Amino acid sequence: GVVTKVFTVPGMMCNNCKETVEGASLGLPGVLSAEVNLPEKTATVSFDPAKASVEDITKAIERTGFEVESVA
Ligand code: 9UX
Repeated sequence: GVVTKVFTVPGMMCNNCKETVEGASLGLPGVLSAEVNLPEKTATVSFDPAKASVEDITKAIERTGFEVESVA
């Protein structure tokens, strides 16, 4: 199956931030899609839970310098 989670990343301000966070997520094995909504400060990520986890994705985003505030 595929899991979709919404990561709240308040520091995302511009299109470069969007590309960075989407790219960090999409770079992980098992991540199928990643879409940032800048006004909402969210990244919606779909992934195969056999290959990737919320923790993996959070760490990948945070390695780029952003803080993940919450995941729902
Ligand atoms: Mo533009 Mo996004 O400086 O941090 S890359 S706001």
